[in-house]
Amino acid sequence: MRSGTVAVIGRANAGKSTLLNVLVGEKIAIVSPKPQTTRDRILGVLTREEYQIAFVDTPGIYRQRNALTALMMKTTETTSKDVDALLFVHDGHAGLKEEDIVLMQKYAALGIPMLIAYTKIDIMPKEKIPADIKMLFEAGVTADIYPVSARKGQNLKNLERAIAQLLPEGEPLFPEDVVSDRSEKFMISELMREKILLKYEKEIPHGVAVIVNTFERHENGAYEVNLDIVCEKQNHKAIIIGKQGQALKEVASFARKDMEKFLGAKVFLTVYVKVREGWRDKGSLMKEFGYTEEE
Ligand SMILES: Nc1nc2c(ncn2[C@@H]2O[C@H](COP(=O)(O)OP(=O)(O)O)[C@@H](O)[C@H]2O)c(=O)[nH]1
Ligand SMILES: [Mg+2]
Repeated sequence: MRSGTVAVIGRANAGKSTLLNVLVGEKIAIVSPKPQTTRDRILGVLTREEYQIAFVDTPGIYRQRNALTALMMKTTETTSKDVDALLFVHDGHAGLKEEDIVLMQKYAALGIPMLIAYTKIDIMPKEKIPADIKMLFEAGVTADIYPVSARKGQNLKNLERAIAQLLPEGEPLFPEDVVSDRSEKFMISELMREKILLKYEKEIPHGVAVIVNTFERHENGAYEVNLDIVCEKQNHKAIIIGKQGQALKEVASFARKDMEKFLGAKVFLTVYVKVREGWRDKGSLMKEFGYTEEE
């Protein structure tokens, strides 16, 4: 049996979390069209008869703008050095730029086996793919490239098998029923954050943290969830709540439906909006909100 860890790396918005979710077969990482959606390192485990792949989703590659993005970048860097293989996700539809090639070379130089998933081929002209692959080859990128679509499920089986081939022989690292290392409570807070990312514009979602204060299952099977949406500014709070609370009502109801789907039970959700000025640059608040460096 082959078994090991694979860091999923690449630029913000490349499609890393989406690919991880489809490969693992369950939603374990939230997804949105905005960068900075993934803040933490999230583990997703795929167990088959002949192999076990433990994917580590990373926040991706960023320019550092505040303490939170700096921590996210650091998480990506340390994760990518401590794994058996790298899966570099490239958004084929966004085009291939010089900086992409530089990044691929940088990770390839770590000396860890690497594959490139060239994704989102469902929304780009097919003719562009061979041209890009040729360009990568000519630039000296030696990693195998798999054109895939996470959304349409194209070529994923081949990618999966190729990843497994990069892993060492050994016993599985996780029991076969483990899919993620994250708790239900973590996923609940992430689902709330995902809906905020989808609903609000610009800096608002990036400045939001979601704190779950109560996560309890009652005897009748229903869950009680109380959470705080913490934002950075008073005017953000007003926008999040909206006229007569309409915006907050919508986003909470949207989140509640997904939480119910995820937990397979009814959810009673209560949401408060709070302001903590500039929390993304305050170490103590970041820590309080669960964003800390790992040992
Ligand atoms: N059309 C298409 N869109 C995709 C695909 N994979 C991801 N996306 C979209 O790309 C955006 C960013 O995806 P996400 O997984 O959050 O990217 P990440 O930042 O790299 O984790 C989301 O809007 C996804 O729905 C794909 O294969 N095809
Ligand atoms: Mg992500």
